[in-house]
Amino acid sequence: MGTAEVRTFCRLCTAGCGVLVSVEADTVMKVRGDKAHPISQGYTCVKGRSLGVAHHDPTRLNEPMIRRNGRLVEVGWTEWLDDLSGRLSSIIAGYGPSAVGGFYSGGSYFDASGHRIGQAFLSALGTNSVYSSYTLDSPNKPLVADLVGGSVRLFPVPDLEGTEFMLIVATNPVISHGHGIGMSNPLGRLRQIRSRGQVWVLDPRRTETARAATRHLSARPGTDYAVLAFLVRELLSSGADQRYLEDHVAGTTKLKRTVAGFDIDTVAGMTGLQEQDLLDLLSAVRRAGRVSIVTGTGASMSRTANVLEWMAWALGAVTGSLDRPRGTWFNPGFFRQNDRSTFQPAPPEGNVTPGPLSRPELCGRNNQLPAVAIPDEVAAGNLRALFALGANLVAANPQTRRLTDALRDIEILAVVDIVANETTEFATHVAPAAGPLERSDLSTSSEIFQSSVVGQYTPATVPLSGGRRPLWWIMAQIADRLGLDVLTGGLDPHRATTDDVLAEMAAGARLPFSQVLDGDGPVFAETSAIFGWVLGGAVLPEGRWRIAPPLLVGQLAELTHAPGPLVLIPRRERRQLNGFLRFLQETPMPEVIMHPADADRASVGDGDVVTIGTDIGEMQGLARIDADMSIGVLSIPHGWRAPSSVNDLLSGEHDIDSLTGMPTLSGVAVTLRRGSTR
Ligand SMILES: Nc1nc2c(c(=O)[nH]1)N[C@H]1C(S)=C(S)[C@@H](COP(=O)(O)OP(=O)(O)OC[C@H]3O[C@@H](n4cnc5c(=O)[nH]c(N)nc54)[C@H](O)[C@@H]3O)O[C@H]1N2
Ligand SMILES: Nc1nc2c(c(=O)[nH]1)N[C@H]1C(S)=C(S)[C@@H](COP(=O)(O)OP(=O)(O)OC[C@H]3O[C@@H](n4cnc5c(=O)[nH]c(N)nc54)[C@H](O)[C@@H]3O)O[C@H]1N2
Ligand code: SF4
Ligand SMILES: [Mo]
Repeated sequence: MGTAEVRTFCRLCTAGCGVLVSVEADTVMKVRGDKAHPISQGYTCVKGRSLGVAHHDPTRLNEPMIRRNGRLVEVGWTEWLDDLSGRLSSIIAGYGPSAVGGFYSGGSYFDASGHRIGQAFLSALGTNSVYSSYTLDSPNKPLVADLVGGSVRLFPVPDLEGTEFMLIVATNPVISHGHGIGMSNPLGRLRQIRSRGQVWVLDPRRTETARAATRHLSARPGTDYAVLAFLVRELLSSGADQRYLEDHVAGTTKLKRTVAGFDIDTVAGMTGLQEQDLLDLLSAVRRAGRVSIVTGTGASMSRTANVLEWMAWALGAVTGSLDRPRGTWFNPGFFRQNDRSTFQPAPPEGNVTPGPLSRPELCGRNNQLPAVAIPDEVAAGNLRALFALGANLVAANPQTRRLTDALRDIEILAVVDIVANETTEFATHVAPAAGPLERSDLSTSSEIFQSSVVGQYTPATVPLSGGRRPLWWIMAQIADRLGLDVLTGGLDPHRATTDDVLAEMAAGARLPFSQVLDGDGPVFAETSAIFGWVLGGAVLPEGRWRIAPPLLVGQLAELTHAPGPLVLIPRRERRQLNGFLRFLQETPMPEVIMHPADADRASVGDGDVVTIGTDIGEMQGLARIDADMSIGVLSIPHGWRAPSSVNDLLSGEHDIDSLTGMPTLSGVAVTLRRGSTR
């Protein structure tokens, strides 16, 4: 039997690198970078190269299972679907459709057909109980887009090809490959930008990205917004793009008043930065004129998430960089074509939708509820069945105990995943989904993060084995039994193929599906950024950015800073994808990176087991002492199992952002001690 090499693209993250998969019979022998792929040009990371190992991982799910007498037992698909739909029907009959909820996350997000039909299922059901990892990741981004630009569809991405000044705040693309941008070959990208300009990084740790940058500034966690407010203040008094402000911005005077207090003394005091650092940054921005700003999860997980994101947009506006070359652009998408669709600007408070009844202090936004409300909704009897669609709920949510108590109580937890993990341990129903190599797919989920207007199709690389089924099929079968229609174009849920579903999704694309199918790689509508469709079209509220939204002006006025002597901040693991691909790890516990001064104070040596605590709980890790870390800050990754899960320390009840329902996962006061037991 010969080896065939199949061309596909990696769908583990937004970078979408091209890969070549060697397959012998049904076995994946090797995964390597595809040099012919015009975007990634052969680049891959360790996660992408592990797709074959992940495919054959012994923890893969193979057959549908139902929990009986406390144990998950394998059943046939008909029995699984009949049992689940029967139970859902009686819950809906007794308590209404919102008693059935869904949580979609990383594992289903990149499954184009699965994501689409999963969403169609929840919407056909008419449930309000829609959750996703977005409210644990960066709800500040759609919030600010909604408040400032009037639409969550406006997602700023840096003009990577043109920028001469890139400001990277609280993101480490060299490891993560971008948050809200897809950055294949990040070191190569940063080198390219530095060859024509500068890259500055704001991060409490001198990260892998900071090491590749022109300058690194290490402000106290959660104070980055003050650095940006200082820049906005100074530019508004001299050096702003006045023409841009006059033509495209509403609220400049109010913005000016809001940032008036962020003078250099105040900001140096708040952030711990040297005045000279702030002045150097200001002159670099003035010299460059326009800026490309990228923000990441270090910011979106902090208490100041919303104002930081707002200040990033404000800096974009005063430098005339939004929707302009050398600044940021708005990728309209290849499949969705935002530039050719109608916009209805959100009201000044954004698209507020009904919130969780059990948490009246929180609201819904854009028809999603905050994930932190799940335990309360279960306890109140509002949520009785939950679908976890490619979501490791137990690893991802703060205050693990609160969540697992709820998952133990809930009537139905239907997990559609590809591996058994700490979440399937609580499931009543488990369905084995087709993995990334087992399904044909489209790049719909990552298209707006790309640096060009591009679409890609891939065929399945290996045949679907055992009892696994595509996610879309599973949801369409349940829908069919509940009398709901979730497929468009008259497709029959019993006969349609994944390609039929993808063809429906591609119906509104820039180029015909046949052209995408025949592409044998990415198909470009535009090979680089395109500008002007937002500023020039009927997109913005009254044609302008609302640069001083009252809700954010209000939040900024209320911010107080009481940093503990020691706080934790998040970090991504190179050899893990959140709670997935743990087999790649080389250490038995996560490394807790700390400054020598903090280690000394707690009598901790490099490599020691340490216990980190809050009033919620404790976790263990291995001390890694590193002078590249700020004093008073511990860098701790998430995605590990107990007793090393950082989410055992974090709260889902307190310190929740009132506008987005986002928990505070960065800048949280902790204690540190040596050893694992009291
Ligand atoms: N304290 C703390 N908490 C955090 C974070 C943090 O930094 N700190 N980060 C937050 C962020 S940004 C996020 S996005 C969330 C992540 O939350 P999740 O997205 O829930 O985390 P993952 O571990 O990526 O889970 C993906 C799940 O999808 C499954 N999966 C993988 N591939 C497939 C597939 O092809 N099909 C299906 N059906 N399933 C698949 C995996 O087995 C896994 O169970 O966690 C959040 N939680
Ligand atoms: N290898 C790998 N790649 C991933 C993932 C993974 O788990 N592993 N997860 C994927 C997912 S779901 C996401 S959302 C993205 C996230 O992508 P990123 O947002 O780039 O995530 P990180 O790499 O953790 O970078 C966050 C940075 O913020 C810094 N930071 C923390 N708090 C603060 C603060 O208050 N201020 C400042 N200025 N910096 C702060 C941290 O030190 C860290 O360097 O990555 C994706 N890519
Ligand atoms: S950077 Fe992202 S898309 Fe590229 S190989 Fe790694 S995980 Fe896959
Ligand atoms: Mo994320």
